[in-house]
Amino acid sequence: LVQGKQSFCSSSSCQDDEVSKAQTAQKLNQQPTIFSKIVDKKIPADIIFEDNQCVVFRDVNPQGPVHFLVVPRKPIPGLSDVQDGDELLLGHLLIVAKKMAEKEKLLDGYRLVINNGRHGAQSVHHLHIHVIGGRQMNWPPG
Ligand code: TR5
Repeated sequence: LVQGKQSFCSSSSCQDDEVSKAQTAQKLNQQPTIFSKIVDKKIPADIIFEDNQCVVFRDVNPQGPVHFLVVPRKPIPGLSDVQDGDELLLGHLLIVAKKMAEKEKLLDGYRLVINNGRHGAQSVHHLHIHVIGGRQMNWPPG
């Protein structure tokens, strides 16, 4: 599906692919994850913001005209693994998501997603918040 100059995946085969990746992802074998390598600048990504706690980069397989990921530098595998001591970090990630959504001009709204674990279709086991916008979202999610 193409909107403007940017294409994004919304076909069922593409979604099936993401789900199958998530189902085969081996949580324990994924350190350092691809996102740790991006955070450490060992592999390139389209980084649009970074500070001492997080890095924000565009998703390589966007699900909308705008799709970026807010990723903590701390390699927490998933939301299930956060601790009470991560409270300030998690708040910071949400504030960054909101500010970046404004910067990306998502004035009509947007969606935040945290996929967690197998049933959540998480494929990269380094905590991240998806921010998706620029089109009308539907509910319920698939
Ligand atoms: O399914 P979850 O929530 O784990 O989402 C993982 C997301 O990471 C997917 O939306 C992928 O499209 C995205 N992804 C995967 C890779 C990647 C990426 N986004 C930016 N850059 C990436 N690189 C360089 N390599 C990836 N394997």
